Amino acid sequence: MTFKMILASALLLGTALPALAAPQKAPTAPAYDERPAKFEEPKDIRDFDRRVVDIPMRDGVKLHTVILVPKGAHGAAMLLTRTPYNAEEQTGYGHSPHMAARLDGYDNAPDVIAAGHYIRVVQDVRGKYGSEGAYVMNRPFVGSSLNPTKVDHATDTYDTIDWLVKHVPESNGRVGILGISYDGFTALAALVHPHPALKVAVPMNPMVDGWRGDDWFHNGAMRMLGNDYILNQVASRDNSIVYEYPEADLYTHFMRAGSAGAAATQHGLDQIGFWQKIKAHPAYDAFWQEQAMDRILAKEGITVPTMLVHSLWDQEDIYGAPAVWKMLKPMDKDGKLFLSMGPWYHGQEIERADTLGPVRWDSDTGKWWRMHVLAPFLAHYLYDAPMDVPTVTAFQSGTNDWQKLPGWPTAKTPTRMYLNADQSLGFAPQGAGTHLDYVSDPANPVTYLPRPNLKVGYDGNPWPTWLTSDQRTVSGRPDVLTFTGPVLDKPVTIAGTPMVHLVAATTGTDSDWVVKLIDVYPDEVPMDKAMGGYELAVGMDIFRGRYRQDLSQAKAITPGAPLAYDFALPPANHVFLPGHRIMVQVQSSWFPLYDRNPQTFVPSITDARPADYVKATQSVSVGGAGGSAIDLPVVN
Ligand code: PG9
Repeated sequence: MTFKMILASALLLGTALPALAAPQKAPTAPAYDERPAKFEEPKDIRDFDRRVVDIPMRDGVKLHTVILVPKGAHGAAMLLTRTPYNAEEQTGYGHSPHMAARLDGYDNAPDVIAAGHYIRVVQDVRGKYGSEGAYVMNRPFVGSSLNPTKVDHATDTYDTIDWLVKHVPESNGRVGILGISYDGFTALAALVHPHPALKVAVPMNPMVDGWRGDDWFHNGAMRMLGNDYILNQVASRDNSIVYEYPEADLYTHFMRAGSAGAAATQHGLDQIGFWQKIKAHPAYDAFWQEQAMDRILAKEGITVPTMLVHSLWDQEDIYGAPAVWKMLKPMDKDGKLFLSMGPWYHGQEIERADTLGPVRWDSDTGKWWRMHVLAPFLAHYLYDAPMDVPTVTAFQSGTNDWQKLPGWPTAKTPTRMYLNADQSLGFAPQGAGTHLDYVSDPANPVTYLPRPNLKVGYDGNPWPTWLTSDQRTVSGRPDVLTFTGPVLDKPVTIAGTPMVHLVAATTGTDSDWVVKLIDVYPDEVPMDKAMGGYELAVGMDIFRGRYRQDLSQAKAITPGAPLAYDFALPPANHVFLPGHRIMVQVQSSWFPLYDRNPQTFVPSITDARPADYVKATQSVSVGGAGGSAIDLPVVN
């Protein structure tokens, strides 16, 4: 009955109004909710104990950390990974109650971590997923002009390790850090003023230098296929904001947009701090130099035993690990730095790895490496187990054998291989100098893979294995210059970094140069039909011509002048077998992985306008002693 109804009936009946009670708060209805206030995870069915802690850092920010302790563990070492990719997910694969199955995914090697009875610790870096704080891509270090705060990945790792050794009673007080790619970068960052309990580090495929040859640029050419990653990673804490491609074929997407900058603007990237920095720093200026991990670590030296892990066909971070090795090994007087190089795509060392694309390695190289290198290396430094791991463990493609090496590179003096006027290759210069021409047309760029060009992905996507894709798909194009050596009657073994010495002119005022070193298989390969005549790249890269004289300063190219372009290809440890041929290809675009060079010198290629994109005639100097060549690291 409402108050109005009571009043009406009182007037009607002539009765006194009931005394009005003070307005009462409606009784709280029992919650219509079937969820428990806090779900107690079932402990008995698990072979591990799961602890989730928000560990306080020195600035008060708490970092979300998942710790899996094997049941019955005592005196166990801890293996830490620091990630922007969701610690809960990385420790919860399959939602299994078995620790090994739960670690069966990215960044974990369950056959090493769970089988080795390690305590597994995975932490969200600041600003991502469960962790508090601000997010900055590959957060630069305290003390550099790029970080105005007092915290970075080194301090966060230090504070985390300090907490772990005091709060995990089952541990033996020793910590190892490992991780792939971004998490390889955080593993490297742990080596800057390391905590004394950090006993070993395994940075796998680490991102080291985003400009020279890892995720964002290669020698100044922008890797546009990484721009969706930037949006996804930075726009939200939980990666819920996604770059929405309207087209399935990214060739169409980036051609329609015109420039990388135009595509980015359409998709909201201009709001992203890191994208603004990328746009502001197209050259290799202090912004990139100050955060290059090899340079940073060179100031520190290596005080913690470290195994750098490199994938020879790494489609994301092919520059990083070898660069750190090159910079730091000469300083490593007491033998703390180790190197592993396997025939893998980015991160494949923790997966099945008996093939890479169509190429067969005759054994599971990932498993071999984990069992013979990773497991004993960790056990040695975390449990004092004996080990027989050499300074360098390298897979030699061609022979498909693992090698135990005292150092790297094996080749000491390079052997020059010349590009000849008849489009052959040889170890002696041939004939008089001349040039071979092709027209590079930005309206019809050479693709890095045949179309449709899908977005970067790992589920049945061609991305992870693209570096092994058959180069026959482009070698017939008129804008791809192909040089082929004779059928080999004896093996040619290379072990080191091939160096490109391209001499070329362009009618444009800017230009890109892509050079590929290729192993051409015999016309037919018995028992491996797919490889008959296959053109397998053993090293390829791109160089943006405007940085020819100075990586930190763009300069227009003088049209028509034959100029030298010197740059390194990624390291190779390969045998060109008898019956095979060596091939070199030269081209001027690699779209849409790399943005198109407009071939007109403009201040910002990212924001080039449609009218800036022009055809150019490219003239590659060949023949004679001054012609184009590649210095091959031939092992004699
Ligand atoms: N290659 C990825 C990445 C590393 C660092 C920065 C941005 C991207 C990765 O796989 O983590």
